[in-house]
Amino acid sequence: MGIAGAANLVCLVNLPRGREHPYAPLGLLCLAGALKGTAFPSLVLDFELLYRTGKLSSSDPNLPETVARMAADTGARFFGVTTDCSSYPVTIRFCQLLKERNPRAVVILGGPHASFIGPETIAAFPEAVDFVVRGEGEETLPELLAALAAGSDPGAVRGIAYRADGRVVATPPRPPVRDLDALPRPDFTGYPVAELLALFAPLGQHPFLPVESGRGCPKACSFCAATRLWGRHRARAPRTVFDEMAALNREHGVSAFEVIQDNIASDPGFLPAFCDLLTDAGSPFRWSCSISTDFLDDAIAERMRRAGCTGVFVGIESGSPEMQRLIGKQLDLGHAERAVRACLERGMTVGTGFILGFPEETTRDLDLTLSLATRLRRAGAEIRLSQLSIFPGTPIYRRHLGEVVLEERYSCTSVPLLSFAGQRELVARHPELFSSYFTLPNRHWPQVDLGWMILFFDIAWMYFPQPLGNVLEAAGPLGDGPLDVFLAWDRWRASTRPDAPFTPDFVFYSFNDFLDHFAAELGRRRAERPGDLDSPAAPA
Ligand code: B12
Repeated sequence: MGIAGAANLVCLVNLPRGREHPYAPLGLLCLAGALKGTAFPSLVLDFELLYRTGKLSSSDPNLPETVARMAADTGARFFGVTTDCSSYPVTIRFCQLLKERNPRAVVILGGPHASFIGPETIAAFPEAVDFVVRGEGEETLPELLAALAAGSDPGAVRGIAYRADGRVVATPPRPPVRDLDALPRPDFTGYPVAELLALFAPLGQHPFLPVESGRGCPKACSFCAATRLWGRHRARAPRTVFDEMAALNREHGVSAFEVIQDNIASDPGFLPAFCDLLTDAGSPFRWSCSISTDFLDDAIAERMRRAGCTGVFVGIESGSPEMQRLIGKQLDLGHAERAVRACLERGMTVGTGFILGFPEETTRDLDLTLSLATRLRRAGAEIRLSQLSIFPGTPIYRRHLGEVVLEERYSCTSVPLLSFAGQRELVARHPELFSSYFTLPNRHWPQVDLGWMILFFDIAWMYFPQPLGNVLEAAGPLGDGPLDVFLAWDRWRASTRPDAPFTPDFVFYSFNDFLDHFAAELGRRRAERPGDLDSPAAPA
C-alpha cells in the first residue's frame, strides 16, 4: 500500500459481513475508478476479504476496535464507508471508534442503506458521521472531496446530507448518471483480486467477478428500494459490458461473471443484443444474472444459454396473485413457473427468491407461496425464503415503520457478523435506522416464529425435497397445505424438544423422526374420517 499516508488519501471501507460467497465490493471499486487520476488517491480496505482469508477473526472480542485501528493506521484523511442494512449497527460503531482514534478523520457514508437515512443518521450520530452521500457516488464523491479540500461550502454539492451550524442539511438530489458507458471502469488495480479468486476453489465454485449491465428497475415494488436508489433505469451498451469482461479476463484470468443489475431485462433491448454479442464471439464466458420472469421465455432462455449463461436468479416473492398485485410486482405466476422451467430444462441453475411476512398476507397467500416454492424445488430450482425486511426508502417502510417490533432473535435478513457491547440497545433505540432488524407483525397468521419456519423449509427443500413432496401429497386430501405441515412440525418440536437450539443441524437430524410422527398422525386422522378420502399414499 504505497500510497498509505498520502495527503488527501481516501480509504474506501467494506466492513466484514460474513457473506455466503466471496464478492468483490463493486460499488467501492467504481468509486476507486472515479477517483483515479484526481487529487484524491484511494485504497479499498475490504475487511470482508480479510475476514474470509483468516486475517481477521470473528471470535476476536475486540473486532470492531481492531477494524477501526487498521483503518486509522492507513493514515487516510477521508473514509468512505459502504453500507447495507445488515451491517449498519457495526458501521456506526466503526465510525465512532475511528473518530475516537482520529478526530480529524472525515467520515462519509454511502450505499443502498445510508442513502435513504442520511439526515437521520447524522442527527443521531453527529460524533461519528460527517457526510452521507445519496445514490450513485461516482460524481458526488469527487465533488464533495474537492469542496472539502478547498475549504468551500459543501452545500453546493448535490445529493449529500451533513451538519452545518448545528443543523442537519440535505442538499437537492443529484440526477442519475446519464451515460453509464462514460463512467470510468471499476478500478481493481490496488485490490488483491488473486486472493479473492483463490477463495472459490475450496468452496467448489467457479471463481467469478461482478460486472454491471445497468442500474435500476422499471418496477416499483413496495418492499424494494432499487427504483428509488437508482432513479430512472439505465442500461450500459452491451459492447461496454463485453469489453469489461474481456479486460478482466485478460488482467485476472477470470472467465466467469455475475452480471449485476436488479433485473438485466430492465431495458428490453439490452439482453438480446448482449447475448448475440457473446454468441458471435464464441461464448467465451460463463455468466449469471438476475432477471424478472416477465421477460423470460423459451426463446430468450435459449439465447441466454447459447451465450454462456449458466444461472439466473428470479425474485418471485409470492405465490399468491393477490399479493403480487398488492406488492406491485404483478408477476403472472403461471408464466413465472414456465419461465423457471424453461431455464432448468436448458441446464441452467435457477435461484428463486420468496418473501414471507407481508403485512396483508393471509394464511392462504402463505400456503400458495410455500406450494409454489415446493413445486419449483421439486423441478430443480433453488429456493431462497426470506423474512420481509423493512428497508428505508421503500413504501413499506413509510407505511409500517411505526408497527415494527424487536423480537428476541433479530429478523433473519439482518443477523450481524459482528456484534459489540451495546448493539441491541443501539438497534432498539433507532428503528428508523435499523428497521431491517425488526419484525413486522402479521394480523392474519397464527403466532408462528418465522425464523423457525424458514429454517424448516430451507432444510426440507435442501435435503428432503422428495419426502416433503410426498408428505404434502398425503396431507392435501385432508385439507392440509405446507403451512399446516410446518405447524405440525412446530407443535411436535414444542412438545418433544422444547429446548431445541435454533440450528440447521437440529432440523436436519430430527427430520426423519418428524416424518414418522406425521405419518402416524395422518393415519389417525384418516381413520377418523373413513370414506371421505381415496386411499392416499403414506408419506415416505
Ligand atoms: C450483488 C448483491 C449482493 C451480493 C454481495 C454484494 C457485495 N458486493 O458484496 C450478495 C448476494 C452476497 C448480497 C447479499 C445480500 N443483499 Co444484496 N445486493 C446485491 C446487488 C444485486 C448488487 C450490489 C452491487 O454490486 N451494485 C452495483 C454497485 C455499483 O452499486 P453500489 O454497491 O450500490 O454502489 C454505488 C452506490 O450505492 C454508491 N455507494 C456505495 N457505497 C458507497 C460509499 C460511499 C462512501 C459513497 C460516497 C457512495 C457509495 O456509489 C456506488 C457507485 O455509484 C444489490 C442491488 C443493486 N442493484 O445494487 C443488492 C442489495 C445491495 N442487497 C440487498 C440486500 C437486502 C441483501 C441481503 C440482506 C439479502 C438477504 N435476503 O439476506 C444480503 C446481505 C447479506 C449480508 N450479510 O451482507 C439490498 C440492500 C438494501 C439495504 N437497505 O441494505 C440491495 C440494494 C437489493 C435491493 N434491491 O434492495 N447482495
